[in-house]
Amino acid sequence: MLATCRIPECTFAETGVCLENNPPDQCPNRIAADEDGAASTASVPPPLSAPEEKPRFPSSLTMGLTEAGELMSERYCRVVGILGAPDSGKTASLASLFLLLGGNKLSGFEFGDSRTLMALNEIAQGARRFNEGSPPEQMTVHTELNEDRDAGFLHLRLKRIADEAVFDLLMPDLPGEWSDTFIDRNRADRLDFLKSADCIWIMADGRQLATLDSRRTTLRRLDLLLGRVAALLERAVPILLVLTHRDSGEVSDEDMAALKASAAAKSLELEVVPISSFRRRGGQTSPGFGIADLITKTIGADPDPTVFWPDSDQSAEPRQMLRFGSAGTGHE
Ligand SMILES: Nc1nc2c(ncn2[C@@H]2O[C@H](COP(=O)(O)OP(=O)(O)OP(=O)(O)O)[C@@H](O)[C@H]2O)c(=O)[nH]1
Ligand SMILES: [Mg+2]
Repeated sequence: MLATCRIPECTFAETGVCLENNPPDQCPNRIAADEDGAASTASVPPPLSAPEEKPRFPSSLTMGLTEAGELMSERYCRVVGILGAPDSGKTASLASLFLLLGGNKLSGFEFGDSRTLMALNEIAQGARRFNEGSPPEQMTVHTELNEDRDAGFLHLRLKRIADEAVFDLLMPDLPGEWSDTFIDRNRADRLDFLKSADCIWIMADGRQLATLDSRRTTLRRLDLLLGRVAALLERAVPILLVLTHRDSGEVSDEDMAALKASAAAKSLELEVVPISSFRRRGGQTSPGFGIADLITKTIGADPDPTVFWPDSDQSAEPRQMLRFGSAGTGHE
């Protein structure tokens, strides 16, 4: 609206009627034509410039493939692939790892950093939802991801206390359905990142392997999963068979030997790691049992750094001299 009158309440611009009943061309309050432009700009404030975009957390809280790639270009990260049927204990193991680190109770390691603290916290909070002081039936929430979504990675930087070495882990919390469709329909498009994984955890509920009814089916599906993984991978990747619910009991050694033999026949190197992410009432092991072992095995033995031009070994020098001497005498 153009300001034509000095009285703010005047509606002459819309109605063409002067509130004070003055003839329009004689009204003392009328703003002259040359004044009009200045008055209108003065009354209409200039549009605000858009505020600068502030950095935000990614909406999913976890890291997408692009963000994970960016981090990997900055520093070496170990990518851990985590597979396993629904309810096998994948999310619980991550919650337990995070809770152990938070309480500085992960034997041999300390928390270094995390770029996905919010997501880890969310998982851990799910794990800590108690009903009036007693643990609920389901301690972690069933993982659900949008059909077309990429694996979202959780990031943890750990410091090994023994030598202060620092390790960055990228671990996706995938829904069990992704493993089911991988086994049943060989749906591997969402699991392509496994090809560049440094280690793969295959999770299984130890209780199902100890129960007569479910034992054979569980073993069969684990074997099928190993077959799918072997076909997908283009190079040797260490596989850890993580048996959860160790607090409820142990799994038969013969079954594990048979699975290992089957994996070896598929050129997979399989190691068994029993864990108990939590402890049921009256359980046999403490909460977090085996998690430190799982991390140690995931990080693996560091390969000896290749020495391009090794220093001569001082301690061996006298022997070299002896050899030199003995070479001359023919006693070597
Ligand atoms: N006592 C005990 N409970 C466990 C253990 N591992 C998992 N659970 C419980 O078992 C249930 C299922 O575990 P989750 O970690 O949610 O299973 P998941 O593999 O992530 O399942 P999806 O997300 O559905 O694929 C939860 O209630 C966990 O708290 C364990 O070692 N000991
Ligand atoms: Mg889950």
